[in-house]
Amino acid sequence: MSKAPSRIPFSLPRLSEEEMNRKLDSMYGQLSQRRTVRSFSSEPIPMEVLEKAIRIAGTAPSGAHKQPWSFCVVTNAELRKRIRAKVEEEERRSYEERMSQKWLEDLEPLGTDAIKPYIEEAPALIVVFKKVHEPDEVSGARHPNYYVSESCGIAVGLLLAALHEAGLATLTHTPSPMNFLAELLERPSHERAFLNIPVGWPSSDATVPNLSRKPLNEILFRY
Ligand code: IYR
Repeated sequence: MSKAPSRIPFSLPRLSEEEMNRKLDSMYGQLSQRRTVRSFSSEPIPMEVLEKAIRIAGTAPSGAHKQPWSFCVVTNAELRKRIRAKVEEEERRSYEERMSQKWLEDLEPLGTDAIKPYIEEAPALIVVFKKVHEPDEVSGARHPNYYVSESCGIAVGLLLAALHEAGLATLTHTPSPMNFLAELLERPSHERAFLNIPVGWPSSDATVPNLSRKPLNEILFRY
């Protein structure tokens, strides 16, 4: 049986071209300052700020509006210590055995290795899980979700922008494999770890690699 569509009116404010340009120049000025940071101050950050950033992430569009994401905020120091130990165990194997020579060369400018102090130093981790399906609460049957990675990717983009807007630094960390995160956080079996995002203020001695971004003419194609 199909659900009766319920619809509500929708409109957006019509901005002048000048206003559109002004707003987007300002947004670019702000977002182009975002950098992935690997050295954090351990000063705690307000939970309310994280909640508000996650509320923004939750506005993302998703396949069939299934909102197939969970955001787990980990501030507990003991848990972060356990996560770090597992992360480093997997990363050591990745750097020593799983990653190709070319991959290691490509990472050289970033200066990454298997040692991940930021998992413990950052005051919070936001571990994002994707819900590969939804269990039916009554029967336990599986209801499908759609475009789960795309949906979660968009939500994480909004999350990173929101945290940056609040002056907080982030790192999109993808240990591989990362199923240990679901185990350590005791997530239900229909959730798979998608990204681990340390969040905090950069440490006072933080540095980032001197990278540049592709100019518009390398990423925009007009037809
Ligand atoms: N997950 C590893 C390796 C790594 C892979 C890519 I692709 C990066 O852009 C950065 C790191 C690590 O976190 O070190």
